Amino acid sequence: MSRYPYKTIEKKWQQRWAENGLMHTDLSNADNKYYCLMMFPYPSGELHVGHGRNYIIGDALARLKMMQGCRVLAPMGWDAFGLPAENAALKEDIHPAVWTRENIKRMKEQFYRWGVVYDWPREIASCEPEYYRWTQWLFVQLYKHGLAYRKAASVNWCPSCQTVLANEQVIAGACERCGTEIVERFLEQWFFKITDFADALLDDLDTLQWWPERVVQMQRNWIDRSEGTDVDFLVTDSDGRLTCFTTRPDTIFGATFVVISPDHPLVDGLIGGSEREAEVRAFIDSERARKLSGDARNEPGKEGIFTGRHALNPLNGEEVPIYVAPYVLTEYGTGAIMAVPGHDQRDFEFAQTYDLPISEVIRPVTGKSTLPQAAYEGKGILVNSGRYDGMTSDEAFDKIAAWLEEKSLGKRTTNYRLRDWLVSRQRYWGAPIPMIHCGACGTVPVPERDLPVRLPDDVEFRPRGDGKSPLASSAKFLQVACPECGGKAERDTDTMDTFVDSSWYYLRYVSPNDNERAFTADTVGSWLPVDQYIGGVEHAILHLLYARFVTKFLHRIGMVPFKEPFARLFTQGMICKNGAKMSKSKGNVVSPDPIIDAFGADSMRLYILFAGPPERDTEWRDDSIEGCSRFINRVCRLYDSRKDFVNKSLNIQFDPTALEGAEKALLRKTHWAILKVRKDLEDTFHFNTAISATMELANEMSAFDPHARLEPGSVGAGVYAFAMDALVRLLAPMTPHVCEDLWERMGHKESVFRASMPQADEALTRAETITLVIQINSKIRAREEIPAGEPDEKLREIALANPRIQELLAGNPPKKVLVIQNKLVNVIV
Ligand code: ANZ
Ligand code: ZN
Repeated sequence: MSRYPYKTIEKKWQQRWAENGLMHTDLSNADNKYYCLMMFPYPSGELHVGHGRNYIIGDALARLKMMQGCRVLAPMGWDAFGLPAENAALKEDIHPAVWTRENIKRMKEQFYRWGVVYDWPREIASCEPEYYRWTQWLFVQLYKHGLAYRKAASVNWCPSCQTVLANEQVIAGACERCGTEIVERFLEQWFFKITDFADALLDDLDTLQWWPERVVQMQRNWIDRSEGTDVDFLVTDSDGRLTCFTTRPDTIFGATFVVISPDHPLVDGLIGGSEREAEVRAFIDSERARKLSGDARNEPGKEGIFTGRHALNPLNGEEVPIYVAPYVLTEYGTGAIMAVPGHDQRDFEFAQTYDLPISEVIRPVTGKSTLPQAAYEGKGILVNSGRYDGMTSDEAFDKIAAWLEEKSLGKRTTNYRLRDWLVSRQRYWGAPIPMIHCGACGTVPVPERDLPVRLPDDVEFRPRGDGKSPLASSAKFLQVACPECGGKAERDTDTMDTFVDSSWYYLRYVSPNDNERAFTADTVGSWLPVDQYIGGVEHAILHLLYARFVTKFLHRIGMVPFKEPFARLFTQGMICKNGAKMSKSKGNVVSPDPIIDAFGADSMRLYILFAGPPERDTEWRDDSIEGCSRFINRVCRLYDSRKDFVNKSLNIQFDPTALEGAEKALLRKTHWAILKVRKDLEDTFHFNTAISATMELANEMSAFDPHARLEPGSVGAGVYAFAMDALVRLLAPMTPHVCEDLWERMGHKESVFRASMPQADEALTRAETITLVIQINSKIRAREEIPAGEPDEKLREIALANPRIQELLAGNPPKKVLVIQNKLVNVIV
């Protein structure tokens, strides 16, 4: 089989696009703007085909939008600070900056070879002072608005590596690198007060209709708002009170004991001087040791100990014992709970172990209670609850909360699982925290005119071993005059979490060279929010939450006119090899280079876009790439074999309604394909089915019987040329090099990406299409527009490939598939 000369073609167009600045966009006009953003990568070195999916989808989308008449902004940059650079640098003995810049260079070359084109003059790298100057500026703004503060917090410390580790580097309580059990250390840390925005972050999720439901749900769970009440239990024989947070005040008559966390500040007061003091203290100490020893970190034990003290249940006046147990977390609610063993399973198990009374106070409205085998955790009707008997849980919640408030024994409260964001890192390769500690003035921000605080490149960047940042070793860095009193002061030596760098980068792209401010507000106002954000679902929580937080902050201080940074989000599925996520550490990566050498970048792109619905995981198959390559060769032949007359026939006018036979069929197929591609790519980016449609069109073109009619200038030639023109434009976003080349050979001077997508004449397709109704178990689940007259086998295939049906089947094979010709498919499961 003869192959089209992809090597020369690809090289030629990559060069041409770079020279002509295909994706370089003037932002002075924002009419019809389309900001297409791919999550900027960590410059880890080589990209494999798994990474390719993200960038190739994004590139195809940007090209498509251009052809749909949008002004497209498609920038790219580098999330370039972080631990891997430091680790690699330690191993290979080169400076992290050098390592990072080399990787950036290599990855840019890869993008270039894939035909993935960006607005490179807008490139940013978070490790460059021109960028991190503004990350530091953001820190100072947060500080000035009371949203950055310092407090002592525990960090993960590896006694063997003598360094602080990020949470992600702690695997089952041990150091990722040396396997030593990590311990907890208390250090002064900087935090951002993201909890101030908890409600806004939660409530505005409702406005994100174009985000995957899964991601919205993950954010919701992460913030996790609970409405409840604080209830005071008065400690007997003292004037102290224990405040407990509960989401179920309706169960309060069933509270038969109280439990506080081992770190609760009142523990000392409760047990001090009592006969049980030594025993309780021993328990608390052993708990603490266990917590530090790794294993128990995530799963606190179920043990507990009686303190010897009691408290009064405020509703029924009964005396209940106070226990200490680690299943009550220090950091959540008030660190103390009223235990209701009848209706909370953890309390139930605890009561069984320590032989504490279990009483039923909620009875289900319908169905049976799980008591006495297990706690009944649902809502219901109150029993054994005095004058609240007979009320529903919701009614009783309100009445009891009101009563507690009236008696000053409690109040309604809201709790969140979301914690403030710990941003200090005791590591070298990050943006220095722009704060100064002065003996006389306290903590003082670096004045904005003195930013950036440069990361010194002549310090020993190895961790020091004492929990301090390597920056503390540089006297030149450390010593500074206090900006307020001019006296001797010291710089903060920590660097920022790299998630701070990526929390605002999408704003910087619109004015990457602005030396006066972090971003040009006007341009940001007209070009943002980002229209389409594309990235991996692994960022569903942290990165997206932090970016939303920073946007909300900037909105609050009047710097951006929008509350949400990303209007639409698309999370692509992973490419797997042998069932596992492709990754260097698993040794199952497929390198794109040999594939490009053997088949060309367009074939690789087509393969990646064709490999199943883009939101779902898919398995890499070496053999399918050949099919993709064959298809492209076929498209070339469709042109080459008839090029003499295609070029001469492109502008032939004909009356579409007067066509018959093969000509009529080809014209219909062309319009059908145009319509199908547009619909498949709108909203859902189903490149796979769009490509199928172009394949069908190509089939029809091959079968088009030319003989008699294919005189240059004839109607038949005109129809064929029209189909060829459409095929090239439809495929251009997916396989840009070969299409750009065909386009040029068809006589066009301007890039195909400056041309428009072909328009379908719906009337012409309608006659030849039917609406296929697809049912599951005789219930209508989907409809699909398809060409009329397809055989049953094809209808069956179409029905099973329908995305909605696939979603509902969730991988379950159908029992039977009934087909009613030209109308309906019923999938029986
Ligand atoms: C009494 C009760 C009765 C509760 C009942 C539940 C069911 P969410 O929804 O996650 O906010 N709780 C409160 N603070 C706690 C802490 N620091 N550590 C562990 N558990 C804590 O959970 C709130 C519920 O979790 C609270 O409501 C409390 O138990 C427990 F039938 O109070 B509940
Ligand atoms: Zn001072």
